[in-house]
Amino acid sequence: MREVNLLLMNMPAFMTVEQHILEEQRRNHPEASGEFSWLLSGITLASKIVAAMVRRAGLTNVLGTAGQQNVQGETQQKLDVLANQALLDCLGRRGNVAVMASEEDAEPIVVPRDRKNGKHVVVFDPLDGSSNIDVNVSVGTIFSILRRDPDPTETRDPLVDVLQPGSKQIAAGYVVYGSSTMLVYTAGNGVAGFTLDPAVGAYIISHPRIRMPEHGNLYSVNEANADTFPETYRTYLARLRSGDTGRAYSSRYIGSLVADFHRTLLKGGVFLYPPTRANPKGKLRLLYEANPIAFLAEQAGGLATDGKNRILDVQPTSLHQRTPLVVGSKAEMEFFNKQEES
Ligand code: P6P
Repeated sequence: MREVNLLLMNMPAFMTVEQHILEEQRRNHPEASGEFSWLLSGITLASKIVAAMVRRAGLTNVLGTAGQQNVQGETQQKLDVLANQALLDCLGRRGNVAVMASEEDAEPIVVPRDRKNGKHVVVFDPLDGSSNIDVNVSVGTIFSILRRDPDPTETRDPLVDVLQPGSKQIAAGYVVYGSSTMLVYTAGNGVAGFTLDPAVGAYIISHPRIRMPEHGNLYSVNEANADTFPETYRTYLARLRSGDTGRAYSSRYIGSLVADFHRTLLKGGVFLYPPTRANPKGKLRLLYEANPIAFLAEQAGGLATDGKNRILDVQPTSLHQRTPLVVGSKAEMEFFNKQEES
């Protein structure tokens, strides 16, 4: 067959995320039936729907609040509700997702037809940082995919399928709706990034193998809460600022986890959401924020803890439980951990 020279068509020779997943599956799980790639296509489809809504938010009546609160007691933005519905619809039709859990829903959602044999659980934050949309700041979708033993008797509490430690994730990732829309994911064999080409409507590989730099020169934390951080965090930040690591640091904080982590992943450094007076157990949620972020960080050569324990080792006890999060480059994380141990 005559090779079509894409370069002549002024298109990069490209690999889509779907091709990448299939090749990953062939290479690392030859026994896989392609189910996983079919499942992930549900997430990429939903994210394209969300991207289209986010891109046109100022032109359509989707800005502002939905006039209700979510299970967290937080005011739901209209786009939170729409993004949640997109993920529930796209994943619910994939035929192999038996249980879904969302930041926006109090309890896990069981997909009745797949409950008996479905082998996957998907946990997600449909639109993290959504309060930033009205001021055009990057927001994101975060997802975590877990394996589930089939439940022929259909009697098991779906929460049992969801409350697994982060080390059990088979894949995780996020979509950042920023200056471009990027999907970043890992299936346990490194981290890859794909940029959505609106002209083609496909995620095309742009960051084949993302590695977090061994160290950075940025730290990212909401300094407004600094006076209520535990001593160990205040000391750590003071030592970063005073050059105790031998490096000078700048501070960057967007207030949207996906955007703050994406920068940390690519540029290195450290992101922290410590315990505060308002959130003594931390603000971020373990299952659908810290766990996927920690999986990506470790797969890219970084580290992630709750200030004391490896995030991926924490056994969840409730769906929406919160955790402190310290995530970043090896150098900054080891500096924190050494201080914590002293
Ligand atoms: P603060 C957004 O609401 C979010 O859940 C994360 O995306 C973000 O990292 C954090 O909260 C920001 O919280 O208290 O600094 O505004």
